[in-house]
Amino acid sequence: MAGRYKSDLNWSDVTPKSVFMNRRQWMAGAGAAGLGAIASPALAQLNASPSAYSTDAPLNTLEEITNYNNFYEFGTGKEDPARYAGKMVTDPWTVKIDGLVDKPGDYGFDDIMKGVDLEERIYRLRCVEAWSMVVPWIGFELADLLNRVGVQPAGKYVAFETAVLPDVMPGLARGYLDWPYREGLRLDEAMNPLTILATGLYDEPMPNQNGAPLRLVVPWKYGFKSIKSIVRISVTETEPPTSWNMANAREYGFYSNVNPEVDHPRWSQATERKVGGGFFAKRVETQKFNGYGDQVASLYDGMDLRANF
Ligand SMILES: Nc1nc2c(c(=O)[nH]1)N[C@H]1C(S)=C(S)[C@@H](COP(=O)(O)O)O[C@H]1N2
Ligand SMILES: [Mo]
Repeated sequence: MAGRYKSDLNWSDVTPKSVFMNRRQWMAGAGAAGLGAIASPALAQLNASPSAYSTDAPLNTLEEITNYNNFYEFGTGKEDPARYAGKMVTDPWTVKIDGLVDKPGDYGFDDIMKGVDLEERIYRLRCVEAWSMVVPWIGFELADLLNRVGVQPAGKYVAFETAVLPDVMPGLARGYLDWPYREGLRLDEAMNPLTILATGLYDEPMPNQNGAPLRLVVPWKYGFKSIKSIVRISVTETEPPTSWNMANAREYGFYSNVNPEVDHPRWSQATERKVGGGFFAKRVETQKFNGYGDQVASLYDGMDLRANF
């Protein structure tokens, strides 16, 4: 399996490059005064010119994106994260990067962001409940961070963990999942340019309920792979355990690629309802890999995606 990612797509060929500053980074003295003013026209431009990474589907509103969430640490209700996550303190924030890397360590959020060129990409984040949203994420390639810390040749997977903050996370006391929330990717999936670490959405720093200050976005996989409020990234040799798979291995596999041909044992995954369309909105057909097959289908050449669901 490929240890290092090499793209034949030139990023600047496919996406109008717009630099968005996370407001926090901006305040931290990046010297970007005035950049906020370009956010909206740039967003409109990006919206008008879909690329391999964005979508021409209309964006969900900030209101929708921040009030219909899954973040079980704060409860299982879709409105629980908006209600409770406000108490989570995300500054300062430290991410431990360890395992098979050349430069392991505890990295502060600002260290991680140093020199990072923020791009805005519009993705559809799809969830296992078969609902979808179109979100203008601000983020950067996970590959960028992994290359900076140096993945060693034996590294084959990347594991992630969410913060465990019992004082502010009422869901931890209830055994919904085995905490910390854990997710993982194969290294080539992690190095794909579609996989980003998002630090904001629209022109806002990441709202707490969406996984501040740093969350993963893997748009060709079901929503639960996109782990929030990350405090640990480990490069491993073997496939790491993941929270949903540990909770119910029959229903949730390691790969969890969006795939209308493979139903969840309790529901069809052939169609989806776009959040905000109203309860009676017509369901639309779900696209394999969430429509990103050109970018990612080759990662799974020769694999049986029914067995590896
Ligand atoms: N730490 C953590 N990350 C998480 C979850 C969670 O419960 N805890 N839920 C996942 C699920 S099931 C989904 S659908 C998405 C939802 O992301 P959103 O609320 O930003 O739309 O976050 C994922 N990341
Ligand atoms: Mo989900």
